[in-house]
Amino acid sequence: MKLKLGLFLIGLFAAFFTIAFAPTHAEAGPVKLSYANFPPAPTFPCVQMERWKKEVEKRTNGKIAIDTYPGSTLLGAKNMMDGVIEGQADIGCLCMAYQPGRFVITNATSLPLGLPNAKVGSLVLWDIYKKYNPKTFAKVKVLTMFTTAPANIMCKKPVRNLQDIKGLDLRASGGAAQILKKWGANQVGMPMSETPEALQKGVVKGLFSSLEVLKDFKFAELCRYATMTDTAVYPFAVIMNMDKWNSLPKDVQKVMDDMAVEQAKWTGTYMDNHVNEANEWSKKTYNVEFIQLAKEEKAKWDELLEPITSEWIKGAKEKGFPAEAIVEDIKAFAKKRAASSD
Ligand code: DTR
Repeated sequence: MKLKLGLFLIGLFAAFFTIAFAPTHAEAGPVKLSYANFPPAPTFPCVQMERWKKEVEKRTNGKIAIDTYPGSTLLGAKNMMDGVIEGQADIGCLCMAYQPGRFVITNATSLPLGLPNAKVGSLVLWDIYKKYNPKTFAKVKVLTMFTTAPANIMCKKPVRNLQDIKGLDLRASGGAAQILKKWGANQVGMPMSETPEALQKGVVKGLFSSLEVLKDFKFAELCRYATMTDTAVYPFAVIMNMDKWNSLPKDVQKVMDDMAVEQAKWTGTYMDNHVNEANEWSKKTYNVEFIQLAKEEKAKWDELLEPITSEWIKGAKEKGFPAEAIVEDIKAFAKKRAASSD
């Protein structure tokens, strides 16, 4: 009888401990999210990705763990949007300029409207996104947006005037492509991730982009000349799979929502500072010459760009977009953001 009672008590204890110490949902570990990016790890889209990962993990007190995939290891530049919609990655970073027809409203920020730097560009892009809430993002959650600094020409040969750029094979995509065409270059379109090989093989003689790539892709080694045009910025978006977003706890969603503008500003500021660093590094390491166009020459270059915005307005209007209002809003937001001290 005593033995039976003893066994019963042992059984009872065992049952108690199994229930009391069984892994609860919280102890099952953090929710894991995958984050895909197309360019290599040292480039600015990936630097901002690592910063966002670190901050989200910290601010959610370890409820979220993010695995990052730079260098197109999970999704590439052109299938980023669809890959995230389909759930191949939970989060993705995409350059909207690579799909001009898909992101008409937000890509208007890459018109030559004089956005002065990446910080202002990033905040204006976010303002435009919030105001117009473009239908093209209906299937995803937009986490943040940002732009590059204005684009300049990097080339294996010096470009000092319109004669020099005539027929020159230069790489650019999206809105920036129109700009190169107006200047008479032979524009070649491809994502940034394919550009190192194209430069190496001589498929292109140079590229049109924000200048931090001189250092981050070591383009300064091949392109010893930079011509300062300070024209278009390239817009980017960070998006999340909608089902994944809806499955996250409310407090986690709040952390991410609260970070949207902050991350845009952080990335813009990082980009602006990093361009300066990259320029100094390029001068010192490869003796890159930074060419300033003479005043009358620059006026000619700018004049050639004048029709771009009116042509864009015409095309976007035909597709049913409130094109004039979008352009006016970009200018107004730019003025406001440039004047603000935050
Ligand atoms: N200027 C755009 C976007 C861009 C600028 N820097 C990087 C670095 C890595 C990827 C994309 C970009 C472009 O030329 O594609």
